[in-house]
Order: sequence, then C-alpha cells, then structure tokens
Amino acid sequence: NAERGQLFDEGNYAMFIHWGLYSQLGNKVDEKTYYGIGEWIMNKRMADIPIARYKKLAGTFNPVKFDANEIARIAKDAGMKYIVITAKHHDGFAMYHSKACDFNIVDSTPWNKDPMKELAKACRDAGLGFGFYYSHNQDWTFPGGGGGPGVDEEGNRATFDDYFEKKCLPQVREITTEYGPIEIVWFDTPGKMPKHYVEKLVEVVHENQPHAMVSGRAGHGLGDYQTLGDMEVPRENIEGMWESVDTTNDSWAYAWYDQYWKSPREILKRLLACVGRGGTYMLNIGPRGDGTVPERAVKTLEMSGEWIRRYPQV
Ligand code: JFZ
Repeated sequence: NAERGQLFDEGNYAMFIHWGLYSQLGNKVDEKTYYGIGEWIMNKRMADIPIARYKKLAGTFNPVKFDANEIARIAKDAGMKYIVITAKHHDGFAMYHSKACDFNIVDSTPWNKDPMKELAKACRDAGLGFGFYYSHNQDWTFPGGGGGPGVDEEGNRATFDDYFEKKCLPQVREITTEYGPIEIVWFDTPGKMPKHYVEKLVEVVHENQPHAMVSGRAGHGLGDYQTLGDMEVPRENIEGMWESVDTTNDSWAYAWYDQYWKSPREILKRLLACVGRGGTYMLNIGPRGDGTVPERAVKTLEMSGEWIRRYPQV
C-alpha cells in the first residue's frame, strides 16, 4: 500500500510515550524502589502487585498538569513528525475513554478527562501525526488476557477468546474510530497469540484507518513494517520499511531514580544511524503521573532539535 508508507517516507523521527497508572508509582511501592522498566511494576518480576490493589491506583491518578499542546510542541520543536502513545499497556488500564471496559482514565479516576482526545487534537493542530500503542496480547488485569487472571470475578474460567471478544477487539475498534485519523497502531509482544486473532485486528485497523500502519510486533509477520529490537540498527541495509525504538533515559515509563539520560549528541548519533540506513527512529519519553515531562527529557529533545533545524529538509 503506497499511501500507507507515506508516513515513513516523510517522517523518520517520532516521539513514543509510555504513560499510565504505573507512572504514578515511578518504580516505588511501599517505600521500596524496584529497578527495571516502570510499566512492568505490577508484574511478578517487579513489585508483584495484586490486581485489586493495582486497580485502586486509579482512585488517586490525577494528572492535572498534563498539557497536550506542550507535549506536541516538544515533539514538533525536536523535529519529530508524529507521536505514538500508550492507549493500553500490559496492565490493562485504558488511558482513554473506553466503553468496553471501565478500567479506564475517564470512568475510574478523579481526573475524569480523556487525554487522548486532547493529544489527538494537539497533534493535528501542530501538523503532527498521531498513533496508539496497544498491548493486544498481554493484559494482566482482565480475565483471559495474556498473563492475566484465568478466572473472572465469579471464579469462572476465562479464556483468551473471552478477553479478545469482550475487551481487545472492541478497544481496537474504539481507538481506530474515536480519535480521528491516526497514523499507526503499535501492537506489541504478541507472544503465542494465534494467528487468526492478529489477522482480525489488522483487518479492523485497515478497515477503519486505511491510511494507518500496523507495527511489526503485531505478530505472524502481519504488520506493515518491521519493528526491530530496542535500539537495534541493522549492520546492512535491509528491504522494506523498518523502525527502531529507543528511550531518552533507561526505563520506558517514568522511574523516579532514572538519571541515565542519553546526551543530545548520542540521540542524534542514533537517529542518524537509523535514518541513514533507511529506517525510522522512535524515541520515548515517560511523563510523570501528574502529566509533566521530566525536564531533562525536554532539554535533550530541544537540544537535538536545534541541530536538526540547522539542516532543513533537503
Ligand atoms: C515491550 C514492552 O514489554 C515494554 O514494556 C515496552 O513497551 C517496549 C517498547 O516493548 O518490550 C519489548 C518487546 C520486544 C523487544 C524489546 C522489548 N525486542 O524485540 O527487542
């Protein structure tokens, strides 16, 4: 699909955003710090937070400082061409207003607003593309979801099919119909998800958003382009469209202690390595639970953007 590839043709630098309930913890639970990727905090490998307790975090999630226009401005000034943000990560919490599941930012937090409506508009106003990350296989809080509870609230066995029909498919329909034109649906960690589920999701995305691309991590080779491993750059030129994802510091989601910031020079080096080999570089920031973006991340993007501005499109 020629039209679908336009995004990678015209914009090979993008902003990735990991933001969710986990951002509120910033890798600290009961005064104990867990070192690792923040969006995995509830997982057994990290703080191992029981589902009921994790869900209660929604009651205190109140990102009053979230400023969609400011985030779009940061991306724009950095020279980025689109933004991809977590609509739902493995924890199962929807960061947009979902009718399919009330474990979402509008129905279960005191803030009661849909930040994705604001960000979608801010991107359009700034002339940036917009897209969603959606964890289609892993869902740690919904009955039947990958890595989630195998039973429902009544204790009845729940299958992946239950999760898929009740939550995953309806939510992918929502994110591809309620936020205007989007450029990408970034599926991730397909695991052992059977092929027919992925086929269905790809079909829905392409039907609702003919222009949008599906990430390589959808699984079964059904994506529209190749997503390499984190900050992987091929040693030789490869066929077709590809993307590499990276972080400004260490964790994807906000972690309070994470000061492992890459220098603007290092970011530019990585960006050029990807773009020079015909790829796309998507660089992540992890806003805090209150919606603010860590100052060093902003600074890094601003400084590398300054260099880019000196070399206007050739
Ligand atoms: C996944 C997620 O589990 C993680 O939380 C984050 O969202 C990241 C962007 O994606 O983690 C992966 C998945 C695949 C690779 C690396 C990290 N990979 O193929 O190298």
